[in-house]
Amino acid sequence: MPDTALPATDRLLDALRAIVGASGLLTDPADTAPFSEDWRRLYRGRTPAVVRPGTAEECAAVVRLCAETGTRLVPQGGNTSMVGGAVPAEDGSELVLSTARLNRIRALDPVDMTLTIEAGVTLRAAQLAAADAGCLLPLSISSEGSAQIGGVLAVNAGGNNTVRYGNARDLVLGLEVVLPDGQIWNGLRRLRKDNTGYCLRQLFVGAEGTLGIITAAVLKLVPQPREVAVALCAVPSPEEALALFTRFQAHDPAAISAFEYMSGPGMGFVLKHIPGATLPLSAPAPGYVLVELATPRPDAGLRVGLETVLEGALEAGIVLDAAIAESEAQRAAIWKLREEHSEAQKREGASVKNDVSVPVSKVPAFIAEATAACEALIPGVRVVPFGHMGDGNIHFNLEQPEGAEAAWFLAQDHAIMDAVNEVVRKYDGSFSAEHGIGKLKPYMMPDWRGGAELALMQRIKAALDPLGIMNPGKVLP
Ligand code: 2HG
Ligand code: ZN
Repeated sequence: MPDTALPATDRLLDALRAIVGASGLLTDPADTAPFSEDWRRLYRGRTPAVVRPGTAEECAAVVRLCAETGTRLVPQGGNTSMVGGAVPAEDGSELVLSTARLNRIRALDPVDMTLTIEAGVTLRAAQLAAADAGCLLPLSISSEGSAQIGGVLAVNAGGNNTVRYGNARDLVLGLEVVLPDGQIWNGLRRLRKDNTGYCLRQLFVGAEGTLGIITAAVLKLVPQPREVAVALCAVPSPEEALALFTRFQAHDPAAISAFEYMSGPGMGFVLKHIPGATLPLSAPAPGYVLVELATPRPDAGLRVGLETVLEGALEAGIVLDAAIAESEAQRAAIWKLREEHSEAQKREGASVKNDVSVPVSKVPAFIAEATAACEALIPGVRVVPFGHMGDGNIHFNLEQPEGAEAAWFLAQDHAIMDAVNEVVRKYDGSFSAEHGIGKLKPYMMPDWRGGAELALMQRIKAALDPLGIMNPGKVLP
């Protein structure tokens, strides 16, 4: 592994230009700046160039050149990482390889129920393509308007529908990957059964670009729902939110497509900062649940089921108040209250994120104990947990105390994460549920995944990327 990266010489830049064309290479600092920092502006790197291949072959030629010259590169999709996973190093030694121009939908088969798609297509564009064919791509995340399929798969994104359909990993049938030596592995099979040795595609899903660059994928589709019902519920606490979840599960577990929890203060930030956001309930509450039911079956009577469960929960005091969406516009307005949580927290000030998971049954205890731990650590800190309660993934986010210095607060991120992770560990949870490891969490890997597991990961990395040129400094310590 070269221990010092080669600077990007004019010769290297000329050779890259020869591969991707003049418009495929950005070198002006004004053009490369947006690719050099993450959307929260927590990680600022520098890069001599952003390379934008238009085909998998161009991408392969770029990687081959990087392998020949020992040049390190950082694959980047929509740059929506929560953990700095797509930001180049500060020393300016790494190229950014943007997948944005790999943006073709190659095929959609409504009988096979598969979508073959390139890495740079945004998740929203992929969802719309599926919908046009009467299908559903059952993956939904807050950043879906900008997040690109390649990045979504590279981090094994989870999102709002994991409770029903699993994570990105569960939707991948095939992949096309540019390997660190510049070969293209064409594994774009669209088979439901294919037992042929090691499952290589799953190696690249979740590897965050450290083992290769995903250039295209075959994704599984499901039938489009014929009926969707959405409600926003006010709840007294996370305990009651969980009790509501078990009531929906008892009623019709197959109907739940999302079950999201939000804290009262977190919702307060959304109402304060997001233009047009209004609460469709009589009063603010200590917590909220967004529940979505969906079914492809005709005449499933979802709406009646939703009302039945909510009436019982209201009578039992589990739910304080509820609003059921009566139109597509109301459904979107309720979802917006949930989806804008990250943006609202960003506008409120500095925040420290903990993307963690525990068994679903332990979510209320986890929230209570992690809240107590953080409040003891930083008096005045504002605890704003929210997220995918139905699958046990809580974004246990902390907002700086009012009036505090952002830099002072952010300097305590490790202490905060350690305090939260202690509670996560108590409940056999994970320190990284859906956002990945990126640049933020490699230091946690020895503690959580040490021994044989981390050693195996390091051997895989060394075998596939012996020069260490693929997304250095991410995932592995
Ligand atoms: C979400 O669920 C995203 O909205 C972002 O995973 C979570 O901002 C966060 O911490
Ligand atoms: Zn999330």
